[in-house]
Amino acid sequence: MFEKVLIANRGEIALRIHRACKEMGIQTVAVHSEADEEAMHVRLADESVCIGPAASKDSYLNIPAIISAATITNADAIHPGFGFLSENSNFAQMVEEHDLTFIGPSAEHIKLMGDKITAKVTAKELGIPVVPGSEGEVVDEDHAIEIARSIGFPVIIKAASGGGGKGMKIARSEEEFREVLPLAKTEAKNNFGNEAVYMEKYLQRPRHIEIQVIGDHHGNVVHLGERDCSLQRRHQKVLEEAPSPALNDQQREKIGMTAVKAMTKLGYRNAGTIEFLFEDGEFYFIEMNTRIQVEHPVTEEITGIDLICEQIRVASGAPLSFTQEEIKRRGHAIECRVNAENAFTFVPSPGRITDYHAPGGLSVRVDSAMYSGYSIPPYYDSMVAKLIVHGKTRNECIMRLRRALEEYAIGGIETTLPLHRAIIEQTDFINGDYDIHWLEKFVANRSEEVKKTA
Ligand code: MV4
Repeated sequence: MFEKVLIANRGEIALRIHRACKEMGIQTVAVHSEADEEAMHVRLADESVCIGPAASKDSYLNIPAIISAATITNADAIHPGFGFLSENSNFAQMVEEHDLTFIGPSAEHIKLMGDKITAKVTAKELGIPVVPGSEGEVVDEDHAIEIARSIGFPVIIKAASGGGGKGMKIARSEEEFREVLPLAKTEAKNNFGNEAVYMEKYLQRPRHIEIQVIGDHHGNVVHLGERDCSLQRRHQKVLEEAPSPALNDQQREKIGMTAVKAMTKLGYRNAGTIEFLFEDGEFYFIEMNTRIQVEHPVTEEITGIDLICEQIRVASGAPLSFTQEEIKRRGHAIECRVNAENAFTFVPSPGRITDYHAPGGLSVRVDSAMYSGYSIPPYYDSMVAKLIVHGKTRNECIMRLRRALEEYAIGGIETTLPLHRAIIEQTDFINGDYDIHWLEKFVANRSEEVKKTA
């Protein structure tokens, strides 16, 4: 096992990784920017190294500075968390070239899944259902239109190097397709330095359901069930839950085993998430994330498995500490992402936290690096806490979440807590009846009401 792990991240995930390390008897090294000297991940780590100025590109994305920090502190491994360098295959490769262990998948698998075209081709070859569309890159416009006619309009054009919704174009007819294809390519080239695009049938009202997998270095891969992440705004997830209210046990079992089979064939190692669109009872692969995700705690809460701990174990060469049969899913979990933003306008609200009271009690978990007196810097992502609640049933979970949201008090800044309090009162949410567009509509209607009463 590792003696010392460097955590190449900040905020709540840096703290989350620190906690897992401590429980495993591992020393931690925090890295931080000049703006993060007072950050909780720096305070709690055994050692810390300043790696550069506030801007991410000069600090948390500064590969030489991070590898130097690992070398001078004699760390054995680097955990990248999520965001920043977590899906940078060059970083994973450089970490390994410096005789350090990258706590994550191989650089090859990160690269393979980083290109959405190679990811989709690979998924299909591995027996994962994909959205009908172009076989790989759209090179010939007329050929693409032939395919679009056979699968039916509308279609969606996506950038190979995109992801997170950037650079997508919907075409509802042949004329529209001819019009937007060159735009899509130019945008892809300008945004990602790669003009390659692909085409898919556009699914009108799917849910976003993802499967958590983890593999070790001995050929074992398991799945830990799904998460429903349909409640999102502008491609930012807002609330996630497990299990999905839309799936039955048969569908759950089938997609889980498909994922396991595919990842076993691929030789996938460490944690990963396979993202699907789910519509009319069918799953369609869209992307794979080769990192631990923000919403991993909902899976931890229903399985009782510490995913970060398991990532560290398998990276050190140990076999997975459980088999597929030993994974028991219990009850229901919901995560609310709390952002330092106005709950109506979503305008960022960094600044000093003057008062802080986190909820507690049975089955209430808060993953956050906030504390009273802390100043949230304006340079980074606005997510400042995750409230994760578990219950025996979805109803118990929602009742407990309502109670926890009432208790949660954050003073001095604006947060999205009021948005969460409003979402969980909606009949559609209570009935589990929502798709990927539900929250956008809810937010739009809410803004209208505010304007009327103003
Ligand atoms: C789609 C789609 C409908 N049909 N693909 C958006 C982000 C990227 N990961 C994939 N995305 C979508 N791909 C087909 N063939 C609709 C979306 C989409 C979406 C997906 C998941 C969660 C939220 C979303 C919001 C808008 C569009």
